[in-house]
Amino acid sequence: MQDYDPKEIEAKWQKIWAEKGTYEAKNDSSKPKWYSLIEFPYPSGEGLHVGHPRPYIAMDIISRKRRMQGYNVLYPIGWDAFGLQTENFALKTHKQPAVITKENTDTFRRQIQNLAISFDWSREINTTDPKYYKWTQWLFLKFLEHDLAYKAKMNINWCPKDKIGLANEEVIDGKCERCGTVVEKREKEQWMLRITKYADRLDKDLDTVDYPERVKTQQRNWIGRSEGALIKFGDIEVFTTRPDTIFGATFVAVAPEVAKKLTGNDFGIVAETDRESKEKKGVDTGLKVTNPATKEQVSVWVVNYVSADYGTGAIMGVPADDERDREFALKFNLPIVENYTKAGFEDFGTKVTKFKLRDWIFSRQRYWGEPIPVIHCEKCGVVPVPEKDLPVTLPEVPMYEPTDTGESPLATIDSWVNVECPKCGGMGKRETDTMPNWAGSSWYFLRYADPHNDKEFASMEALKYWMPVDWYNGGMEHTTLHLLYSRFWNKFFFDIGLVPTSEPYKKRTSHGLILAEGGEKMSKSKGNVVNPDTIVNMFGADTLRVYEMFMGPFEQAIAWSEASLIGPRRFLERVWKLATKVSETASMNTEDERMLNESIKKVGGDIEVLGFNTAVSNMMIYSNYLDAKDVITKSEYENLLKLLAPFAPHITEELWETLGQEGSVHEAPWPTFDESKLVRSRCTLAIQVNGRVRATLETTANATENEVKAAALALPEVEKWLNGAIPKKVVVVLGKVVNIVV
Ligand code: ANZ
Ligand code: ZN
Repeated sequence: MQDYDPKEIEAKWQKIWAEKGTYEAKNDSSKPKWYSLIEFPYPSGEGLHVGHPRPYIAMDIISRKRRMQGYNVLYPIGWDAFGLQTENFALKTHKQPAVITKENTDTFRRQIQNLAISFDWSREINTTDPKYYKWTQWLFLKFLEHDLAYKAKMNINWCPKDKIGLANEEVIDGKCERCGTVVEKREKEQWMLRITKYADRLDKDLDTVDYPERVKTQQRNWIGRSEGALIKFGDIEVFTTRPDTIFGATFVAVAPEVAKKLTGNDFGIVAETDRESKEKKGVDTGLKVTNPATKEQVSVWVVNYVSADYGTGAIMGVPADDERDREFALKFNLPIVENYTKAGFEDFGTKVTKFKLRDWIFSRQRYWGEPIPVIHCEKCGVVPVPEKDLPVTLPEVPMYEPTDTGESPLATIDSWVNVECPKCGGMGKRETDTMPNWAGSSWYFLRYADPHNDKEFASMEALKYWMPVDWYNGGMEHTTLHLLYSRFWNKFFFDIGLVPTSEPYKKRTSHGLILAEGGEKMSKSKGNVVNPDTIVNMFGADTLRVYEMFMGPFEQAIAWSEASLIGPRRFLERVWKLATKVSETASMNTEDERMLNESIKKVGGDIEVLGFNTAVSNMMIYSNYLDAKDVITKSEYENLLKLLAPFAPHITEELWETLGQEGSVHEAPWPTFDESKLVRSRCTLAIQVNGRVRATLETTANATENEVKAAALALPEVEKWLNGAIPKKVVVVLGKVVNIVV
């Protein structure tokens, strides 16, 4: 037999699978369906690094196993390709972003295909393709039609470096998530999506899906459901979750914006976004209102720790029971009433539910995004672009630098901006804002069901067949962004009859990051990025795949270690050589049968709970077991190959062929195990006398305590120690040990 040469066999099989369309999903199949999903990548100029494929390989293993289990599997891939990085690179190099995107996706595709992830490439999508974003625009118009999209003057987070407005989710500790520059506030007209209308259901329906608890908790905290009461202190209505503390309320505190509305004055106080950490600041507005419980006059303060956009923007200050109020009262010498009567929760107040979630700022003043498909007409106002005129494509122009005024670069392209109003035929102007890069990814999982449809965003028939996604794996960093946004879009589409299910994803899991050697995050600037091409060249794709699954628990972050690749490589070489041991005359004894059945049970079970590392170690143990024998049966080898096929698709396919099997190992049925073969039929017990092992005893596995005891005492080695005496105590641990005390 030839030596294992991954270079040769990997290229060979990739070609064959592609020609045969082995991994293409069928929209018309009598098999049960299975939909696996990974978060489609942003094709950056840096190419793929070894961290990217970790989730792809994991979901590939699930998908391949499901195919072997008889499912019609959809495992699609595409490109989330709008975004700042490409746009900035285009500006620097004077290339078209579309050209750069094409180059980048070509690289990503080649790199991914080298790893034999079983994606259905016939369904590849690209969010920047006008054929795709036509439907993103069409869906936006649905939001508009149903009053879920609107324009509002907003104080937005503005990154002065990137010259872009940021969503709250993109501001981390007051800084731009992308570049770390301190974010400024700017007032701008923005398109908004009314996600708050869905806050209640986005929260409640988490009960109906299978997500990790940490993901549910993060979403719940982000949505921030709060049950409380509205109570009137004169003209000022406060929101409180503790109406029972009203007798201890000694002042009222309002947000700066609220104070301005009440008095017309600006007090020079700025609200802090972070509620807890900052130093308390405040000014007495001079207003007095009555506490409805104590009937006492209390002063109204404008403070920095109450935000205008939560509750009513006004609170009752209860220094005795609220830490923030206590700190404030101490600093400004406001009364503190320590002992007061607690009111009943119901005594004051209309009960209300408030959410922390804010409406979603859905516009960017940049070039490389989906143009928002509306036309502004002096006579008709905001007019949606008629469906027949979609897509509104981006103009191909040499210049689209972001403007310092915060206006979109599209605004400077007159030939594109000036159009006829579709309603009255008068002069109109195109909306020049583009959508944020979350738009395309908010519905891409729907498009995969029917990616070439040019009549609809996806047909209901295809959606009914494929939706919901059965298993979606993605990063924890997307929990409060993409995962929440896409659930919102899907729910709205469900409400207007466009999709068949209210939740898009049945099950969600999250992977840990792969870090560079030494434990730092991989990044181009640190020069520690590992390119999978290098690893494939050195070890082969199968070794890379097995290593990434074996390196540690899938849900935990783990550092790359090139030295450790040799273990998985040796394992595959061992599996390769085992082929020479297969013999027609070999047979299995009961222990061989137990090992085989146990391996099938463990590997299959581990895969289902993301235990890929233990699944690999089980296969290593099993291959060592087989290797220790002189000959093995065809069935033993065949089953090992089937178990390994989802992890190492090339080598197993090659060996499957060598073995003379029909068809592809990837279409062979997944092995099943026989529960009755799992029990060890015999077991060996250690026999101790006064705590020291003096003999061993073999019994049947189901021997009773009395049988074991009698057999142990009858052993000649034990009789010698007893010397005719009756033992003081005999302790039997079935299947393990008998301890005799003399
Ligand atoms: C009186 C009180 C007494 C309160 C007490 C708390 C404890 P969550 O759970 O986050 O909803 N609050 C209300 N609106 C606010 C705003 N716009 N900015 C800052 N704080 C605001 O918190 C609700 C509580 O946070 C409310 O209940 C209110 O303070 C404060 F022992 O009222 B409480
Ligand atoms: Zn008009």
